[in-house]
Amino acid sequence: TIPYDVVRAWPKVSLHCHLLGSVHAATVADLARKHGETLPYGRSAADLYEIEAYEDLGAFLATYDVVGSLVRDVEDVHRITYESLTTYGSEHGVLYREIFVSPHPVGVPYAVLLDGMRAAMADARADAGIDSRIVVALHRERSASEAEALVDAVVEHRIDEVVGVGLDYAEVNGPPGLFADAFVHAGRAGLERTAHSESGPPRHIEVILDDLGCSRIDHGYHVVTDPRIVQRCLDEGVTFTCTPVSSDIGRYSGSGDGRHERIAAMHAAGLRITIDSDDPPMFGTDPTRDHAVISTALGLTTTDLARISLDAVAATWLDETDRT
Ligand code: ES4
Ligand code: ZN
Repeated sequence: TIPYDVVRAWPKVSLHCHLLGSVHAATVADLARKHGETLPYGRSAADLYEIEAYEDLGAFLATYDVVGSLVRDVEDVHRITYESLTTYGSEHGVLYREIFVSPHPVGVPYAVLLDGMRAAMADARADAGIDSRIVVALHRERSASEAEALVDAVVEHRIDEVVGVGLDYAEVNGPPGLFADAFVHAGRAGLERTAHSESGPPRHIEVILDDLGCSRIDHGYHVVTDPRIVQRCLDEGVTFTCTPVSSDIGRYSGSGDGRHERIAAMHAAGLRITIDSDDPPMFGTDPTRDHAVISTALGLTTTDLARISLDAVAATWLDETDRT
């Protein structure tokens, strides 16, 4: 096994970490105090992220929504973005991150969210050397017209930091095909695209590639049950952003076998995979731990890990010239 300090220092690229899922519990408690609110279900900072309380994806996302609702001004946005980029980024060797942000549950307008994130990203880059971009996630449990309205806002407030759009929240309540128009619109505006597919059938992967025009897939573990789609993804060089610890905990992922067999099968088939933490404090993980867990489970050598890291670099949405 690769020593933990080697894994920690390993230069990383982070392509699957949610801003609202990477807020320290203590920071959530501070925000609640600041805005005169209490944490839900009688919880405190100490038990806000009790994994046992995530009975299903809906229960997990309810906590995620609470975090979003407590972000109410530009300073809050700056604080959570800066803390996320340092604590779950630069401190774990992350050199570059594409931050998923879910604007729908956040208590500030999209333009304010962008201002706070952009300032914090510049500060984290100056202070800690981590470079970052933004991927705006459309909420699949809301309507297709809300998704289109958000794409309109992304286009209207276009800044260089925003490189693409994604699709998050519960797949069972929002199959990807519903969002084809929003994704096509985003594509026409020059935005890159990715979508979560963690619990859905392999057919969703085809819809995500064909109708949503995505170049990456978040999770996508069920691809391994369909050899034809595996072959297609090999041919097209599709990258799957895997999150070993979060997917192992989430009973809803269909991957909670403790052995990461689907990720192992994807890697063995030669598919491009990347490793990340999804919602680090909420799942008790961080980028080092995810890399260490998958290295141990799959028996990876440093050569294997280097392959994965290079695939992550290739899958970023940076311009060729920025990819140094
Ligand atoms: C999410 Cl579907 C899903 N899984 C984990 N974290 C999330 N944040 C938003 N949607
Ligand atoms: Zn995710």
